[in-house]
Amino acid sequence: MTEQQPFRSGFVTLVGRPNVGKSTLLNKILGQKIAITSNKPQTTRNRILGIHNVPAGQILFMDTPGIHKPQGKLNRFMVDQAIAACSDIEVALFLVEATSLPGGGDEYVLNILKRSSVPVVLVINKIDLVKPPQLLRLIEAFSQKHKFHAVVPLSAKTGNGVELLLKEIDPFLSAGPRYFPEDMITDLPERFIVAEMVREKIMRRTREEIPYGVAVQIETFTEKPEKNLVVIQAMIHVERESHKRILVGHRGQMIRDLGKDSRIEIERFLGTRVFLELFVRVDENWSQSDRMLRELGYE
Ligand SMILES: Nc1nc2c(ncn2[C@@H]2O[C@H](COP(=O)(O)OP(=O)(O)OP(=O)(O)O)[C@@H](O)[C@H]2O)c(=O)[nH]1
Ligand SMILES: [Mg+2]
Repeated sequence: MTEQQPFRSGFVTLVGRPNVGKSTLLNKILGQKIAITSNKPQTTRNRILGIHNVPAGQILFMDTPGIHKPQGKLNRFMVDQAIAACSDIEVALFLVEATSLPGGGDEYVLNILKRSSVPVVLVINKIDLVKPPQLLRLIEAFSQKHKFHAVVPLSAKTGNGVELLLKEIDPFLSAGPRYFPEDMITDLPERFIVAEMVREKIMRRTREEIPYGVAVQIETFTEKPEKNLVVIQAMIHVERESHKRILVGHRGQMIRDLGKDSRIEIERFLGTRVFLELFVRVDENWSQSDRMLRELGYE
């Protein structure tokens, strides 16, 4: 009989300033989209757990909201979530962009990591956008800021370098339990991910302050297995009447487009047909109301 290796597991947090590609990287590692992404900063609002099974064991990745100087209660919640995910972990992946030299935003994140005194792997993302000399300059500039356990340049978009990153993480896993069953990819409820998918479509199709004043709540989620169908009604909360007009659009065109984009993605995620109805409601300044924040799951 061959000797059995012990099962190994560990928690790994993805952290960085907004828009550096944390959620894109999580999805790439998992090979499935569970975290929403967009080209606008502050897309992620909650901690998103991704469960990655490897032959040696299980890695629990935590995607976090981009760390920034928060203004307002929603943003405070977001940053608190990210900071809380930086302790009691095996290793932090500090994500930065290959396209910009270290700036104030990166320093701010790095100081938080230094305070929590966890080992840090520097992940330089978006290398598909730069040439090697630029990358070398960046590695040198960041290496002066902290004693990183390792530096891994990669592209979350193409996947180039992701295997190397997993190799760097491996030594941080230690004998431990399988925290979740092998067929689970996240601990988040399907309803949460469905609401996020609707919010992503809104983030991608709207501009200025609108995406930041949107919250999505699933009102009904009815499975009809005999018809291979799920019927979903979702409420989109906005902060102003003018935002509602834009989201509904001329003769309802915008809300129809949002509904179609969302439905296609939700069908792929749930693996069933979906009937999706979207509603828009104005809740003036919901993002400043403790009650509304609690109701929408931001507490
Ligand atoms: N070219 C390129 N773009 C990337 C790469 N990774 C992410 N992006 C893009 O960068 C933008 C931000 O990606 P996200 O994954 O949403 O970034 P994030 O760090 O999760 O952002 P927040 O949730 O706002 O903190 C999106 O437009 C992505 O498509 C990459 O490797 N190469
Ligand atoms: Mg994100």
